[in-house]
Amino acid sequence: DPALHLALTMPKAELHVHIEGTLEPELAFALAQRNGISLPYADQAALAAAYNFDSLQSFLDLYYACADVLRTADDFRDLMLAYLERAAADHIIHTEIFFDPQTHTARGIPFATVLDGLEDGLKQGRARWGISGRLILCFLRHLSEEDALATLAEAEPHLARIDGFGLDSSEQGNPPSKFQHLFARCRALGKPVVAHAGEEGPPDYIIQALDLLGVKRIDHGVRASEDPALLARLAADGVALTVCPLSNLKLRVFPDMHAHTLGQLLAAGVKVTLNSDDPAYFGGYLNDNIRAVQAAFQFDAATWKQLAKNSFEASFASKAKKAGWV
Ligand code: ES4
Ligand code: ZN
Repeated sequence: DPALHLALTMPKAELHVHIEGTLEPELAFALAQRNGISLPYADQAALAAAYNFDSLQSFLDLYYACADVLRTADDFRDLMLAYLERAAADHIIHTEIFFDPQTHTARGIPFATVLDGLEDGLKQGRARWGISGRLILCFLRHLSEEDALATLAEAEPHLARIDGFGLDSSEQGNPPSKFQHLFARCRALGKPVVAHAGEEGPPDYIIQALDLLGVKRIDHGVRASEDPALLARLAADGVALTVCPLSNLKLRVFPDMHAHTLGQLLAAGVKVTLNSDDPAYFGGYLNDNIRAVQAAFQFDAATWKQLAKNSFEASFASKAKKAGWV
């Protein structure tokens, strides 16, 4: 399939990947050993066998448990390098990476330890593979707005190293409206903001993210297809959706790839991008997502070129950088 070959080998940007979600079982056990701690699983195979999710929450419970092996700046650096190596192999030349500081500071890991390690990994990854990486600080929506505001205060001395803010974790019952003050502050700092919305939550959460949080793009947004007026608005305003197909299958947002709304979103003219989300947990990295999408949808070369172009246009890189890419 020449269109698939093109899609796999084209230069691409990834805009939706959680660094904690790139923790492969092998590295999780290596870090546990290095830090003298034990995971509640006998071995890598037992851990991998637990990756059998029936909802976002069932995944998050395991994802937060595994993050406990991340203790030192070296751990965060090694995690970042392992992801960047895989990303470069998939012809990703630019990646905007989420990190969840509250998952770590709540365990007593200093904010600066997390950031120093991730930064070191980005620097080494750029030198080794020529890949450019940005960091997006994500707030955990199952926690309070006060907790997020305290995290923002911790982040403020490091703003030069933070390229945007996002919102993730348990969506249902934690609407964007819960974080209006927080996001107003983030925007006042001059940084772009994004939010997970319309993954498990209703289309109204996408509308709230746009109207109440002022987001520049929507993470997931796949339930926009349920609201024709919203679809038209996203298309008219050029709002990008960072769609993560294997994630959606693994978390049972859709029963199979044929039921995924990706085709409807593209047909409506929405600026769709493809991404891996939590590749260690969901069955693969970006090119694995591309293979799975192509097996179900058989897109032509022009569609794959459009998806790659969208990934650069929707990125937060400078205009000059984007001009060189698209
Ligand atoms: C996430 Cl797939 C997904 N959704 C919401 N929050 C998350 N954090 C990490 N992966
Ligand atoms: Zn995500």
